Amino acid sequence: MNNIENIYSYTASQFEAIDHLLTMGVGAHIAALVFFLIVSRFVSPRYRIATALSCVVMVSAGLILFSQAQLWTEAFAYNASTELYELQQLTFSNGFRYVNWMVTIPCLLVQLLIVLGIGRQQIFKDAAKLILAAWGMIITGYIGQLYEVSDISQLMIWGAISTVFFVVLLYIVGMRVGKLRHSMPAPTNNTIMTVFVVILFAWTLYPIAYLIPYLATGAEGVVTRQLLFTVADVTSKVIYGIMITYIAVHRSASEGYEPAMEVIGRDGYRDQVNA
Ligand code: RET
Repeated sequence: MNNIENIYSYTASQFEAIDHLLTMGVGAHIAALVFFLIVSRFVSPRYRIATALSCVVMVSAGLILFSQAQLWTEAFAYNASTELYELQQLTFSNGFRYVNWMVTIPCLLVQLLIVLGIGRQQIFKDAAKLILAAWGMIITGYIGQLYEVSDISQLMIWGAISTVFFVVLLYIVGMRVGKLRHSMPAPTNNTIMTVFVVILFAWTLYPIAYLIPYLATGAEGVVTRQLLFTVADVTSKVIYGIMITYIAVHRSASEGYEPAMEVIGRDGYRDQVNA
């Protein structure tokens, strides 16, 4: 009973809205998986791990969303006399998401480091710092969300600790992007800034969703939370992944990788490579 989802009943449209949001999330991840599998051959071996990591994220997050959708429809049943969907034996939990982030966030961060063109030695150091900060953020956030029904002050305290890790993580990412974008070929030096803005926007939606029990009550709050999660998921993984692969293809082309040059329209890069 740790999540507020379990303490309300839902009208048919609220219940279906959440079911549709979760199912749409699954669809977006499967579609994107197919896309990443197809385009990975246009990415040179040097950057291909970045696109491969998008595939890992799509499978991992897609499966979690699928099980969230199942859980949602199994946990509630329609009661004809109240005309509401009411909780049955099972309880719904957002906790699975947090566990999933332990895997997906490191993948997302390493993808970024790869397309930034960071050298092999440095990548391990940066990744270690970022992953530790991310895990600190997730574990403390996971503990906090266990209190969202019973004790809002605990939710706030753990949320604040988690935010410290989040700020450290964003600071490290911001420093790397700010420094390395100058060494990236056009137009990827601009795309990488957009990627950073996408991170700032999409990742911030998760703490807002975390705060829903404090910010909003009732079934509407729950619908809002699942909407926030879906927008955040599609932006931070699918759209982000497409942008990362776009950068990877352009970098590959600028380094003379034929399949990438073909897919982009080789002329611009032919000049750069020959220069
Ligand atoms: C928590 C707890 C409250 C404070 C903060 C949080 C941040 C969560 C973030 C999640 C990002 C998730 C991603 C998932 C991709 O699969 C843990 C909600 C700051 C930033 C990008």
